[in-house]
Amino acid sequence: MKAIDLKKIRKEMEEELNAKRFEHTLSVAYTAASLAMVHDENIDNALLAGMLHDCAKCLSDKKMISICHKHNLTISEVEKQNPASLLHAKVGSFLAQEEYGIDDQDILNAICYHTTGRPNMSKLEKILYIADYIEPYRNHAANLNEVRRMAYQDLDKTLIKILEDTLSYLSSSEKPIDSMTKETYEFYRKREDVIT
Ligand code: DGI
Ligand code: FE
Ligand code: FE
Repeated sequence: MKAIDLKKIRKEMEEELNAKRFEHTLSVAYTAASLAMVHDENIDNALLAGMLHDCAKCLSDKKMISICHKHNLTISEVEKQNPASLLHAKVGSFLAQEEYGIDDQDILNAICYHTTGRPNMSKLEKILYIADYIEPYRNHAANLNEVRRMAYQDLDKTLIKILEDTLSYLSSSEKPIDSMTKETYEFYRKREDVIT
């Protein structure tokens, strides 16, 4: 991968995001780096993925949808209904490549799937997904203490727990569930059944 200047990207994120989202971004980057240390993943890639994961989060719904149309990125019905929650990941991955010069496919995939996950995730994808959920500024999710502890021990078990809690939060608040969130949960739950 070509050399990427993390400090430059950090500055660009500070300009692109609002103050709260920027704090969250830094927090995800450093949490992802610490998970990379424990789970033997490339620390620079974890930092970059964390720093860029929400790069599209502060764009308007209209802007996200227009980027998708312009560049032939498909939009599902549920993504169309919830661009800020769901589409920012796909658009963010596109911008990471086109605007911020990332050419590492694993980093781009980690950004693309950081909201829903997907079956058969790479280690970096799992680390970003988990870091986004457990970073120190997060305080709303259920079972955060338990999930934070698990994250430094077993990535797959942590994924299952987060997906389970996310699915139950989405159902109880009557939010539409992306089929990918469900598929990811089923995939890891079934695998866990085989292992344990
Ligand atoms: O961008 P962040 O707020 O840092 O976090 P995120 O990208 O993980 O997720 C944004 C929101 O999307 C979060 O409130 C959880 C929600 N989400 C995750 N899976 C689904 C979902 N929302 C809907 N509607 N459907 C899903 O399947
Ligand atoms: Fe996000
Ligand atoms: Fe995030």
